[in-house]
Amino acid sequence: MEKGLVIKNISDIFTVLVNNEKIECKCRGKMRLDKQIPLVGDFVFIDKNNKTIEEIFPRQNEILRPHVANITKGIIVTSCKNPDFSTNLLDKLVVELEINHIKPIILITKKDLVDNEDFKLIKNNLSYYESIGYKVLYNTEIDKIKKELENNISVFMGQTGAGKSTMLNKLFKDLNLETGEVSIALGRGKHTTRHVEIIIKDKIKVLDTPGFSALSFLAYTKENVRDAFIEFKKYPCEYKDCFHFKESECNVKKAVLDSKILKSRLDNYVSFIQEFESKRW
Ligand SMILES: Nc1nc2c(ncn2[C@@H]2O[C@H](COP(=O)(O)OP(=O)(O)OP(=O)(O)O)[C@@H](O)[C@H]2O)c(=O)[nH]1
Ligand SMILES: [Mg+2]
Ligand SMILES: [Zn+2]
Repeated sequence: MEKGLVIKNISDIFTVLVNNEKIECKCRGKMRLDKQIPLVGDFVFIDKNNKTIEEIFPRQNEILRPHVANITKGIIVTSCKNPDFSTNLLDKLVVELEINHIKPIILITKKDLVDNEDFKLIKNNLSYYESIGYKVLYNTEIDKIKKELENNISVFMGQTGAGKSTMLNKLFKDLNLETGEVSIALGRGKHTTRHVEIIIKDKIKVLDTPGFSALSFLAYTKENVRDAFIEFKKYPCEYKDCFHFKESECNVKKAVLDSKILKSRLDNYVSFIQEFESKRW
Protein backbone atom coordinates (compact mmCIF):
# COMPACT_ATOMS: atom_id res chain seq x y z
CA MET A 1 0.00 0.00 0.00
CA GLU A 2 1.31 3.41 -0.91
CA LYS A 3 0.16 6.84 0.08
CA GLY A 4 -0.85 9.31 -2.61
CA LEU A 5 -2.82 12.45 -3.37
CA VAL A 6 -5.95 12.43 -5.56
CA ILE A 7 -5.33 15.13 -8.15
CA LYS A 8 -8.13 14.48 -10.63
CA ASN A 9 -11.36 12.53 -11.03
CA ILE A 10 -12.90 12.05 -14.44
CA SER A 11 -15.84 9.61 -14.53
CA ASP A 12 -14.57 7.82 -11.42
CA ILE A 13 -11.08 7.29 -12.78
CA PHE A 14 -8.98 8.89 -10.08
CA THR A 15 -5.52 10.16 -10.91
CA VAL A 16 -3.38 9.64 -7.82
CA LEU A 17 0.05 11.19 -7.42
CA VAL A 18 2.44 8.78 -5.70
CA ASN A 19 6.09 9.88 -5.44
CA ASN A 20 5.86 12.08 -8.54
CA GLU A 21 4.21 9.31 -10.52
CA LYS A 22 0.61 9.68 -11.76
CA ILE A 23 -1.37 6.48 -11.41
CA GLU A 24 -4.94 6.09 -12.68
CA CYS A 25 -6.98 4.17 -10.13
CA LYS A 26 -10.49 2.96 -9.53
CA CYS A 27 -12.15 2.70 -6.15
CA ARG A 28 -12.16 -0.60 -4.34
CA GLY A 29 -15.63 -2.14 -4.52
CA LYS A 30 -16.13 -2.06 -0.78
CA MET A 31 -15.55 1.68 -0.67
CA ARG A 32 -18.22 2.16 -3.28
CA LEU A 33 -20.62 0.05 -1.22
CA ASP A 34 -19.86 2.15 1.85
CA LYS A 35 -20.48 5.27 -0.26
CA GLN A 36 -16.95 6.43 0.44
CA ILE A 37 -16.11 8.51 -2.58
CA PRO A 38 -12.63 10.04 -2.78
CA LEU A 39 -12.47 13.76 -3.51
CA VAL A 40 -9.78 15.68 -5.31
CA GLY A 41 -7.44 16.74 -2.50
CA ASP A 42 -7.85 13.50 -0.58
CA PHE A 43 -4.85 11.60 0.67
CA VAL A 44 -5.38 7.90 0.00
CA PHE A 45 -3.76 4.49 0.27
CA ILE A 46 -3.57 2.75 -3.09
CA ASP A 47 -2.78 -0.79 -4.15
CA LYS A 48 -0.32 -0.15 -6.95
CA ASN A 49 -0.71 -3.59 -8.53
CA ASN A 50 -4.49 -3.54 -8.70
CA LYS A 51 -4.59 0.21 -9.33
CA THR A 52 -7.26 0.65 -6.70
CA ILE A 53 -7.83 3.20 -3.98
CA GLU A 54 -8.11 1.21 -0.75
CA GLU A 55 -8.58 3.83 1.92
CA ILE A 56 -9.16 7.56 2.37
CA PHE A 57 -7.26 9.43 5.08
CA PRO A 58 -9.32 11.58 7.47
CA ARG A 59 -10.02 14.99 5.91
CA GLN A 60 -8.89 18.34 7.32
CA ASN A 61 -11.93 19.88 5.67
CA GLU A 62 -14.37 19.35 2.84
CA ILE A 63 -15.95 22.18 0.90
CA LEU A 64 -19.06 21.65 -1.20
CA ARG A 65 -18.76 24.04 -4.16
CA PRO A 66 -16.41 22.97 -5.56
CA HIS A 67 -16.53 19.61 -3.81
CA VAL A 68 -12.90 19.13 -2.73
CA ALA A 69 -10.94 18.21 0.39
CA ASN A 70 -7.99 19.38 2.49
CA ILE A 71 -7.85 22.95 1.19
CA THR A 72 -5.67 25.45 3.06
CA LYS A 73 -6.42 28.61 1.08
CA GLY A 74 -9.37 29.78 -1.01
CA ILE A 75 -8.79 32.16 -3.90
CA ILE A 76 -12.10 33.77 -4.83
CA VAL A 77 -11.67 34.90 -8.42
CA THR A 78 -13.98 37.86 -8.95
CA SER A 79 -14.33 39.77 -12.21
CA CYS A 80 -15.20 43.45 -12.48
CA LYS A 81 -17.31 42.76 -15.59
CA ASN A 82 -18.30 39.80 -17.81
CA PRO A 83 -19.59 38.45 -15.46
CA ASP A 84 -20.48 41.58 -13.46
CA PHE A 85 -19.02 42.16 -10.01
CA SER A 86 -21.45 40.81 -7.42
CA THR A 87 -21.13 41.11 -3.65
CA ASN A 88 -23.77 38.38 -3.32
CA LEU A 89 -21.60 35.83 -5.06
CA LEU A 90 -18.51 37.05 -3.29
CA ASP A 91 -20.20 36.67 0.10
CA LYS A 92 -21.43 33.19 -0.79
CA LEU A 93 -17.90 32.03 -1.41
CA VAL A 94 -16.49 33.86 1.61
CA VAL A 95 -19.11 32.11 3.76
CA GLU A 96 -18.38 28.70 2.23
CA LEU A 97 -14.70 29.16 3.11
CA GLU A 98 -15.23 30.69 6.56
CA ILE A 99 -17.53 27.84 7.59
CA ASN A 100 -14.68 25.46 6.79
CA HIS A 101 -12.01 27.61 8.45
CA ILE A 102 -10.18 28.29 5.19
CA LYS A 103 -8.61 31.68 4.63
CA PRO A 104 -10.23 33.55 1.71
CA ILE A 105 -8.32 35.82 -0.65
CA ILE A 106 -10.16 37.96 -3.18
CA LEU A 107 -8.51 38.01 -6.60
CA ILE A 108 -9.81 40.67 -8.97
CA THR A 109 -9.84 40.18 -12.76
CA LYS A 110 -10.99 42.19 -15.79
CA LYS A 111 -10.34 45.60 -14.26
CA ASP A 112 -9.48 46.65 -17.82
CA LEU A 113 -13.16 46.20 -18.80
CA VAL A 114 -14.57 48.89 -16.48
CA ASP A 115 -14.13 52.67 -16.60
CA ASN A 116 -12.83 54.65 -13.63
CA GLU A 117 -16.32 55.56 -12.45
CA ASP A 118 -17.50 51.94 -12.28
CA PHE A 119 -14.24 50.81 -10.76
CA LYS A 120 -14.64 53.33 -7.95
CA LEU A 121 -17.85 51.59 -6.87
CA ILE A 122 -16.17 48.20 -6.93
CA LYS A 123 -13.16 49.60 -5.11
CA ASN A 124 -15.40 50.97 -2.32
CA ASN A 125 -16.73 47.47 -1.75
CA LEU A 126 -13.25 45.94 -1.84
CA SER A 127 -11.93 48.46 0.68
CA TYR A 128 -14.60 47.27 3.08
CA TYR A 129 -13.53 43.63 2.67
CA GLU A 130 -9.93 44.69 3.32
CA SER A 131 -11.01 46.58 6.43
CA ILE A 132 -12.51 43.42 7.92
CA GLY A 133 -9.35 41.44 7.20
CA TYR A 134 -9.59 39.95 3.72
CA LYS A 135 -6.68 40.35 1.35
CA VAL A 136 -7.51 41.74 -2.10
CA LEU A 137 -5.14 41.10 -5.00
CA TYR A 138 -5.30 41.91 -8.72
CA ASN A 139 -4.53 39.50 -11.55
CA THR A 140 -1.59 41.68 -12.56
CA GLU A 141 0.19 41.00 -9.23
CA ILE A 142 1.84 37.75 -10.26
CA ASP A 143 4.58 37.63 -7.63
CA LYS A 144 2.25 38.47 -4.75
CA ILE A 145 -0.19 35.79 -5.86
CA LYS A 146 2.55 33.18 -6.13
CA LYS A 147 3.69 34.06 -2.61
CA GLU A 148 0.17 33.44 -1.31
CA LEU A 149 0.05 30.06 -3.02
CA GLU A 150 3.39 28.77 -1.75
CA ASN A 151 3.18 25.91 0.75
CA ASN A 152 -0.60 25.76 0.47
CA ILE A 153 -3.20 23.68 -1.26
CA SER A 154 -5.24 26.48 -2.76
CA VAL A 155 -8.50 26.34 -4.64
CA PHE A 156 -9.41 28.81 -7.38
CA MET A 157 -13.15 29.28 -7.12
CA GLY A 158 -15.61 31.69 -8.68
CA GLN A 159 -18.17 32.22 -11.39
CA THR A 160 -17.77 30.69 -14.80
CA GLY A 161 -15.89 33.12 -17.03
CA ALA A 162 -14.36 35.02 -14.09
CA GLY A 163 -10.89 34.12 -15.37
CA LYS A 164 -9.68 31.31 -13.10
CA SER A 165 -7.96 29.24 -15.78
CA THR A 166 -6.62 32.36 -17.51
CA MET A 167 -5.02 33.46 -14.25
CA LEU A 168 -3.43 30.05 -13.72
CA ASN A 169 -2.04 30.10 -17.26
CA LYS A 170 -0.53 33.50 -16.47
CA LEU A 171 1.06 32.18 -13.29
CA PHE A 172 2.49 29.05 -14.90
CA LYS A 173 3.58 29.63 -18.46
CA ASP A 174 3.61 26.01 -19.67
CA LEU A 175 0.17 25.11 -18.35
CA ASN A 176 -2.11 25.70 -21.37
CA LEU A 177 -5.41 25.24 -19.55
CA GLU A 178 -8.41 25.69 -21.79
CA THR A 179 -10.01 29.12 -21.36
CA GLY A 180 -12.60 31.36 -22.90
CA GLU A 181 -16.05 31.32 -24.37
CA VAL A 182 -15.10 28.72 -27.02
CA SER A 183 -17.14 26.04 -25.24
CA ILE A 184 -20.35 27.87 -26.16
CA ALA A 185 -19.45 27.69 -29.82
CA LEU A 186 -18.73 23.99 -29.47
CA GLY A 187 -22.10 23.46 -27.78
CA ARG A 188 -20.72 21.95 -24.61
CA GLY A 189 -22.50 24.29 -22.24
CA LYS A 190 -21.13 27.43 -20.75
CA HIS A 191 -18.41 26.04 -18.49
CA THR A 192 -14.98 25.94 -20.06
CA THR A 193 -13.32 23.99 -17.25
CA ARG A 194 -15.30 20.80 -16.66
CA HIS A 195 -13.37 18.99 -13.96
CA VAL A 196 -11.36 19.78 -10.87
CA GLU A 197 -7.63 19.27 -11.13
CA ILE A 198 -4.69 19.94 -8.85
CA ILE A 199 -1.80 21.67 -10.56
CA ILE A 200 1.54 21.11 -8.86
CA LYS A 201 4.54 23.41 -9.37
CA ASP A 202 7.39 23.31 -6.88
CA LYS A 203 5.98 24.50 -3.55
CA ILE A 204 2.58 25.34 -5.03
CA LYS A 205 -0.47 23.10 -5.21
CA VAL A 206 -3.48 24.78 -6.74
CA LEU A 207 -6.87 23.55 -7.92
CA ASP A 208 -8.56 24.80 -11.05
CA THR A 209 -12.31 24.23 -10.80
CA PRO A 210 -15.40 24.74 -12.98
CA GLY A 211 -17.49 27.83 -12.27
CA PHE A 212 -20.71 27.14 -10.40
CA SER A 213 -24.27 28.20 -11.02
CA ALA A 214 -25.93 27.54 -7.65
CA LEU A 215 -24.63 27.38 -4.14
CA SER A 216 -26.87 26.24 -1.32
CA PHE A 217 -26.10 26.47 2.38
CA LEU A 218 -28.65 23.88 3.45
CA ALA A 219 -25.89 21.37 4.18
CA TYR A 220 -24.81 23.75 6.95
CA THR A 221 -26.75 25.35 9.80
CA LYS A 222 -28.12 28.87 10.20
CA GLU A 223 -25.61 29.37 13.00
CA ASN A 224 -22.76 28.36 10.67
CA VAL A 225 -23.84 30.95 8.11
CA ARG A 226 -24.34 33.69 10.71
CA ASP A 227 -20.95 33.11 12.31
CA ALA A 228 -19.23 33.18 8.90
CA PHE A 229 -19.96 36.93 8.70
CA ILE A 230 -16.93 37.60 10.83
CA GLU A 231 -17.35 41.34 11.40
CA PHE A 232 -20.90 40.98 12.80
CA LYS A 233 -19.33 39.64 16.01
CA LYS A 234 -17.84 43.07 16.67
CA TYR A 235 -21.38 44.33 17.36
CA PRO A 236 -22.77 42.02 20.08
CA CYS A 237 -26.54 42.08 20.27
CA GLU A 238 -28.70 42.16 23.35
CA TYR A 239 -30.02 38.67 22.63
CA LYS A 240 -26.93 36.53 22.62
CA ASP A 241 -28.37 34.30 19.93
CA CYS A 242 -29.65 37.14 17.75
CA PHE A 243 -29.96 36.26 14.05
CA HIS A 244 -29.90 39.93 12.99
CA PHE A 245 -33.01 39.20 10.97
CA LYS A 246 -36.47 39.44 12.51
CA GLU A 247 -35.23 40.77 15.86
CA SER A 248 -36.10 44.41 16.39
CA GLU A 249 -33.29 45.32 18.79
CA CYS A 250 -30.14 44.40 16.92
CA ASN A 251 -26.72 45.99 17.01
CA VAL A 252 -25.70 44.54 13.66
CA LYS A 253 -28.64 46.26 11.99
CA LYS A 254 -27.76 49.42 13.90
CA ALA A 255 -24.15 49.18 12.67
CA VAL A 256 -25.46 49.06 9.10
CA LEU A 257 -27.53 52.20 9.71
CA ASP A 258 -24.41 53.85 11.18
CA SER A 259 -22.45 52.83 8.03
CA LYS A 260 -20.08 50.67 10.06
CA ILE A 261 -21.13 47.49 8.30
CA LEU A 262 -21.54 47.48 4.51
CA LYS A 263 -25.27 47.28 3.77
CA SER A 264 -24.84 44.57 1.13
CA ARG A 265 -23.23 42.30 3.73
CA LEU A 266 -26.39 42.29 5.84
CA ASP A 267 -28.63 42.08 2.75
CA ASN A 268 -26.71 39.10 1.42
CA TYR A 269 -26.67 37.47 4.84
CA VAL A 270 -30.46 37.82 5.10
CA SER A 271 -30.91 36.34 1.64
CA PHE A 272 -28.81 33.32 2.66
CA ILE A 273 -30.73 32.87 5.92
CA GLN A 274 -34.04 33.09 4.08
CA GLU A 275 -33.14 29.88 2.28
CA PHE A 276 -33.44 28.07 5.62
CA GLU A 277 -36.77 29.75 6.41
CA SER A 278 -38.35 28.68 3.13
CA LYS A 279 -37.15 25.08 3.53
CA ARG A 280 -38.53 24.71 7.04
CA TRP A 281 -41.81 23.03 6.05
N1 LIG B 1 -10.35 41.64 -20.64
C1 LIG B 1 -10.02 40.65 -19.83
N2 LIG B 1 -10.39 39.40 -20.12
C2 LIG B 1 -10.04 38.41 -19.26
C3 LIG B 1 -9.29 38.66 -18.08
N3 LIG B 1 -9.13 37.48 -17.44
C4 LIG B 1 -9.74 36.55 -18.19
N4 LIG B 1 -10.30 37.09 -19.30
C5 LIG B 1 -11.08 36.40 -20.36
O1 LIG B 1 -12.28 35.87 -19.77
C6 LIG B 1 -12.69 34.69 -20.47
C7 LIG B 1 -13.00 33.58 -19.47
O2 LIG B 1 -11.79 33.17 -18.83
P1 LIG B 1 -11.55 31.72 -18.21
O3 LIG B 1 -10.20 31.75 -17.64
O4 LIG B 1 -11.86 30.66 -19.19
O5 LIG B 1 -12.65 31.70 -17.05
P2 LIG B 1 -12.89 30.57 -15.94
O6 LIG B 1 -13.13 31.29 -14.67
O7 LIG B 1 -11.80 29.57 -15.97
O8 LIG B 1 -14.27 29.91 -16.43
P3 LIG B 1 -14.82 28.39 -16.21
O9 LIG B 1 -13.73 27.45 -16.51
O10 LIG B 1 -15.99 28.27 -17.15
O11 LIG B 1 -15.29 28.32 -14.78
C8 LIG B 1 -11.57 34.37 -21.45
O12 LIG B 1 -11.96 34.79 -22.74
C9 LIG B 1 -10.39 35.18 -20.94
O13 LIG B 1 -9.51 35.56 -21.97
C10 LIG B 1 -8.89 40.02 -17.80
O14 LIG B 1 -8.26 40.36 -16.79
N5 LIG B 1 -9.29 40.96 -18.71
MG1 LIG C 1 -11.72 27.56 -16.28
ZN1 LIG D 1 -28.45 41.13 16.00
